[in-house]
Amino acid sequence: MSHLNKPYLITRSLSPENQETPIHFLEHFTPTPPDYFYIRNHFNYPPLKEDNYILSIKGEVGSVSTFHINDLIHFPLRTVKNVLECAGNKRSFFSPKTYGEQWEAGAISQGAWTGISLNNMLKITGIRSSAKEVVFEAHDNGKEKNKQNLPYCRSLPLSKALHEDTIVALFYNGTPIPYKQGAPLRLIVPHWYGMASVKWLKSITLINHSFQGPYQTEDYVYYPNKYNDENASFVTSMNVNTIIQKPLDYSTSSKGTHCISGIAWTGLGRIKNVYISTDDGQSWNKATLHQALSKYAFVPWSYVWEVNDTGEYTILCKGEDTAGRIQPDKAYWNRKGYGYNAVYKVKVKIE
Ligand SMILES: Nc1nc2c(c(=O)[nH]1)N[C@H]1C(S)=C(S)[C@@H](COP(=O)(O)O)O[C@H]1N2
Ligand SMILES: [Mo]
Repeated sequence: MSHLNKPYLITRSLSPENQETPIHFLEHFTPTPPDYFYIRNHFNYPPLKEDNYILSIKGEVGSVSTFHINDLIHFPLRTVKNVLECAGNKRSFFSPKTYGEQWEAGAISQGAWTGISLNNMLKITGIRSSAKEVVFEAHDNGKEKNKQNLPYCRSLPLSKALHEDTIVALFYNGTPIPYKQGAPLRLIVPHWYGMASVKWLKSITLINHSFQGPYQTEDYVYYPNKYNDENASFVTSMNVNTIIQKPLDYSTSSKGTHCISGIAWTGLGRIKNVYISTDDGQSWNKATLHQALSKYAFVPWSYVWEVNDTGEYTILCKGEDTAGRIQPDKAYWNRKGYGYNAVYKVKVKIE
């Protein structure tokens, strides 16, 4: 990417800081540069002293342990290259609209994170047979929920916590994690929506019950009804999803050959196909899929479009994953506006 014509983040709020990546203007054959990584915070940034940083692992473990950051770099390191998408990404496209940050399509990025499999750390502490979930507490806190000052805190079921690609990351793109991205230690949970990847990690606690924090049981829950909590379910892995990067919505162009391009991603299995329609859904064709950075990364795709007539065109795209999921015509509406993944649409005028 040329830094002469530099894109910018798209500001949604400043305190706490919430910004979208300029997703339509980035290449996706590399990890997102930190300056362009989307930013999603519940609170203001925590004050941290990086020297003397420790991480404790406690609760339902064989022995409570404290790891100094300088000890951690001697563990076997693992790199995970994955999409991180906020569960509220594309929220502004819901109809009827829902409350919350009105993200368009840029609450998403992909990184290359290097750290230690949590699994390896838990081999040292041991896991009691009573352990059911693993709770990750962060250094940032505030009064967003309830009356008390609460830290950002989330849990994972033991099975996901023990997956070898669930890592406590120390490095981003080969250098220490930048402060805004969660320095010095950040949990990375590939395939799950971003809320699981806890920044500024402070402690890890194994528990023998279901964690009840507000970011677990109030937020990041799909509520399909507007006025009651019936049929609620937890937000976990990402839905199959795509965007068209080129052409831009409501752009004008001329007759001839055009390259329609974009990215696809999923939180279950891999991307299998991307389908394009240039006639508002009457006919569909397969796009060409390009090499992704890894099995958890964006899949860039492209489609050559020959257009010989002037007029207005509606271009649609939808992804399909190996779990058998395909983007729906209409997204699953839920009160808090999570997981939007309806067929992506742009309109263009050929003059
Ligand atoms: N400590 C902490 N971790 C957090 C959050 C937070 O507010 N505090 N936000 C979560 C949410 S909702 C998302 S989408 C991602 C955003 O990560 P990013 O700011 O690096 O893009 O971090 C997650 N981890
Ligand atoms: Mo998020």
